[in-house]
Amino acid sequence: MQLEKYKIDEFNHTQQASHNRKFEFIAEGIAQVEDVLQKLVNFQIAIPSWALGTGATRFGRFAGGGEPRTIEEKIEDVGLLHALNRSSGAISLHIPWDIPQDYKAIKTLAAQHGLTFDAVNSNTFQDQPGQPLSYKFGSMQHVDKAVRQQAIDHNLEVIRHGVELGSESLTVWLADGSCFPGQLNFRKAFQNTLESLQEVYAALPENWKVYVEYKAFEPNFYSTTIGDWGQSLLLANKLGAQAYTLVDLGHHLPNANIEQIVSLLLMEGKLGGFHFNDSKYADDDLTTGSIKPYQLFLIFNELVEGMDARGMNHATDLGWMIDQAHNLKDPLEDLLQSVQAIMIAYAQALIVDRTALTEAQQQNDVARAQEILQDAFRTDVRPLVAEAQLRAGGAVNALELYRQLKVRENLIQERGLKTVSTGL
Ligand code: AOS
Ligand code: ZN
Ligand code: ZN
Ligand code: ZN
Repeated sequence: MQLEKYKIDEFNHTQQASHNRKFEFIAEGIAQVEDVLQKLVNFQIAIPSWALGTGATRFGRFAGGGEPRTIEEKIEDVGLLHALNRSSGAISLHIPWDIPQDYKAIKTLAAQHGLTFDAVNSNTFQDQPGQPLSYKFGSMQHVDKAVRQQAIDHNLEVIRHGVELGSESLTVWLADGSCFPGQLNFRKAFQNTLESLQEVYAALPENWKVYVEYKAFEPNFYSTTIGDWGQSLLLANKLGAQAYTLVDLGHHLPNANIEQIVSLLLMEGKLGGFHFNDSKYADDDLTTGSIKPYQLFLIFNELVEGMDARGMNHATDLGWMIDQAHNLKDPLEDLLQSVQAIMIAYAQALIVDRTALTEAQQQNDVARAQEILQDAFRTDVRPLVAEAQLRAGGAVNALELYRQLKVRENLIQERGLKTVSTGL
């Protein structure tokens, strides 16, 4: 489906007067509003190729129709999102769910949509058809060196695909662990994992990063070999300067203080990137910001503070990505909502009065410190985000326009009702 720019302009025109009123109202109260807007314009969130189709639970999958069937259609879908909000300028591929064949054509298509290739993801948590050895008992941790080698080789192949596409990072998430006490020798599993990762690390191009993702549990329910940020950081430190920890918001034990984890990882220079999502109980299945928006804001508050303290570029020095999959909403609507939630949390973090907060902290003025944060969180920054997206050439309200243009209906007409794309 083609989304012509004039349709966006026409829509914006109908919204302009009401937008201007709201924007001027909020802009008045914000110091350095132009600076904030520019940061919002620059900020880009990568879209995972596997979130473009309806996710499955282990009990069933209810496809919504018009879902992308090929890598080209996935790029087109992310292109649609990016045209609407100008904040989704990258796609993250998962190998072998996505197998790029004609690199040149794929790169050209992505460039036409203004997209770059974010981290490439390896998959050693499923057995693929024709694969000689099984990952049933793990991949990089496996007791059998031949299985570990197969996992290493797969990661090397993923890097090769990424290099061809101009990606500059590899995300490794391992499902490795155990379901019952006694099943695994923790130390040996960790050492095997480290040695396997070292071989992958040795093959990283100089300008690449490797992100080590952790997850508390699932699919393993007794132990996960990279189960928390301590284990991930340990690996990243042992691997070297190109290795970083990746924080997936849904991968913590209940009530973990993720913002504190983020702050310390940043301090150590070892925070590599994010998988944004939300959850009520566990894992990564709900729309970012749909359950715990205050937590999302507090995380961004630490990100902005910590990145500024280290002189980092908000837009480019971390890998920002969404990782979620659920089974009720139109995936594109869900992604528009997620990007919006991230932009809102970021904007709120940008308007925190940092000088006042530092002062309050120095004076142990607890109530004042809390007020300063909540003041930013309770500000309706949506007109700020809309203004940034307008200036970048997007729609003043991406989701609204998506519905008006009947994008999903168009995609169903183009691709059919029974479409399946891969994902978890
Ligand atoms: C799995 O829970 C992780 O979040 C990984 O990032 C995984 O590769 C991704 O979710 C695709 O399944
Ligand atoms: Zn993830
Ligand atoms: Zn996950
Ligand atoms: Zn999941």
